[in-house]
Amino acid sequence: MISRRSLFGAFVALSVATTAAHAQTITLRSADIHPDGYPTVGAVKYFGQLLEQRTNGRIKVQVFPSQQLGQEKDTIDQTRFGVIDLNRINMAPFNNLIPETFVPALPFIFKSVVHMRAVMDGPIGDEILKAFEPHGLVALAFYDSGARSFYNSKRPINTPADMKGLKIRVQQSDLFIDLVKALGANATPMPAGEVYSAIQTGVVDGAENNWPSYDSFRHAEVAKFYSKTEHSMSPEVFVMSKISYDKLSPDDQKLIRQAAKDSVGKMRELWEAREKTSEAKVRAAGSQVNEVDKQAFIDAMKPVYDKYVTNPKLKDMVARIQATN
Ligand code: GTR
Repeated sequence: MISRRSLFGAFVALSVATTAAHAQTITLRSADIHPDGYPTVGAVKYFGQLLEQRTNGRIKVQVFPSQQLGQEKDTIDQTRFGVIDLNRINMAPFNNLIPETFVPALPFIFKSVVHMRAVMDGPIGDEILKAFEPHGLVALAFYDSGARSFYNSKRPINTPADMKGLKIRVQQSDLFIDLVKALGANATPMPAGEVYSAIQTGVVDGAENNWPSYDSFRHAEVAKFYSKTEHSMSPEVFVMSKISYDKLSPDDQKLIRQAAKDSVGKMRELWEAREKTSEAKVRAAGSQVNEVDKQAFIDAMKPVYDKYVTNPKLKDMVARIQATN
């Protein structure tokens, strides 16, 4: 952590250069743990292209993929402190910091992708985006992340009983720890970058993720049993450091917000294509995929709602999501 900080001490976020051609060129640095070619990286690059076009090259975005700026939790702090300007990250690592963020990650809260998009594109999504601001972050847009399912190296999971005793890696979020515990498995929180070797060496038996991440992190090589629980649709979020944002003019802030909104459609296009190719790829490589008894999982997750959806504000939000078509 300390060495990473000092490494980034060399970086000055939101670099501003004055050139003959442009009054002031601003380069915004953006973090992603996924590699180049992954849909989230593609969407942020597209956002950068839009900004560059709309400002005649005055604002540029430089994406650092493949965990170059650190694991997700480290990059949250760096973004809040203005060391990183932009960050594409999953909602889960924000769960402990910002209670509103766990609502869309709740097990089975969404009936379908269409339902998830209707909620996240509407006023509830806006409320969740606004909840980042007191924490030094301007949340610009949500990106799709499909549905997360369990996979492991031991056996197919058909009912919650099959989860008993399995060691499952989860994201660094108490909600996900409790979600796995509710199924009788043992939860081990760890950053995404450590999961492949943790499964390979038997530190954990498996994890949970969507098709593109199961494929891209190469977890399919070490955990062949992919069971379609589809228990969480925890979306991705694209955030900006409030420190970096506040340095921009109101007009540039508007351009940033608009370009981020305009990148959502691109993300969805890239995502839908990648979900299909990743699923086909892991199946062809020998992953054993099965459907599960979904209702049994829905019933087993009830204690998670009882524990987390406690205050009136969150209860109301959950009720409004359930009432959205
Ligand atoms: C992926 C997500 C990443 C990260 C990862 C994980 O689906 O895109 O941001 O959260 O899951 O499980 O750590």
